[in-house]
Amino acid sequence: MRRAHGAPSESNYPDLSACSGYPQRVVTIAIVAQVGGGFSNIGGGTAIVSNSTFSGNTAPSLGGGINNGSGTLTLNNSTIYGNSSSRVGGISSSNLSVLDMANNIVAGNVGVDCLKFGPPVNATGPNLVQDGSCSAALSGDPMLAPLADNGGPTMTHALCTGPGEPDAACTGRSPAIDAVNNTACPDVDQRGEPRPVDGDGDGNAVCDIGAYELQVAFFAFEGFFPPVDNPSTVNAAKAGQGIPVKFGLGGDRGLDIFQMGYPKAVQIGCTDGMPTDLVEETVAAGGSGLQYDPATDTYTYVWKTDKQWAGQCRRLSVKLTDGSEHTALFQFK
Ligand SMILES: [Ca+2]
Ligand SMILES: [Ca+2]
Repeated sequence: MRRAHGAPSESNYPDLSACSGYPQRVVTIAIVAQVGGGFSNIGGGTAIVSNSTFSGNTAPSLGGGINNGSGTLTLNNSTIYGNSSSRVGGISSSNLSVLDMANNIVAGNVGVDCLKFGPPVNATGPNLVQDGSCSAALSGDPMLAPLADNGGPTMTHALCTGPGEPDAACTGRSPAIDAVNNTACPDVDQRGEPRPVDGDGDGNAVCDIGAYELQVAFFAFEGFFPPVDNPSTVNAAKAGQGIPVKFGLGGDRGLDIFQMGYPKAVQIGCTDGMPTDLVEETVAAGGSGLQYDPATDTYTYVWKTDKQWAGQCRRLSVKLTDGSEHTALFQFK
């Protein structure tokens, strides 16, 4: 394994030619070279690169991040971000080359993100390429945080989980998180953190695209407590009453547990014959917000309903800051 860090230098890219046949984990940052700023595979070499980050490298015309000359390059679970050249900022691969790609992020590069001359890219798994080049399965902004020490021996671009999280530069949630139904990835990420991790709380552990796998410590949601029943039961309630929505998260997680805009209620169609269950308890509605009772390990949120909802059905959605969403169904009288 070779790594190159730190100060820009001329033609100081890692030479992986002696390592053919083994997955290499490399990080190249801010390197300037004539061709292949971060990494160049030439002379008929075979290179396998996995769990690697190429960030901020520069070459004059081709392959600011990676140049694949006349060789065979297998590139998996890597992030090629923020590199530049006048023509192809991310990955350039010649007409004499073979380029196999799976689970890579290629984005934020100056010049096109990826260009394969001659035979097309062999996309052996989904790739997120911002400008849609190189047979991308996904395109658009991958929402990456700036290069930083996120644990492990080398720096990485973390996946943004929302505005300002985990970095102030983040503007939204990365589409690379549990991006596609894909479990084919190394069992660790670039940092050595386990893969795949369920990044969206839907119960399915799916690989994130790129070199970084989001690690999530999910709240241990224990379901809604009485008086609210969990789906598929439909709670019967009187429109206008305040409904105490109670639940547990396996301990005191603080009061900053709701995602912005939640809890919210969405009107849904009422179907004849749906099971109903009376909400047995009501409390005075109004502004009580969220409370946590350590004695019973219970969160309580008083949901103020509207009199005008009489005759309607609604689905209450509680989305938590771990990305998980929990719902309860109501029919109003
Ligand atoms: Ca994941
Ligand atoms: Ca998932």
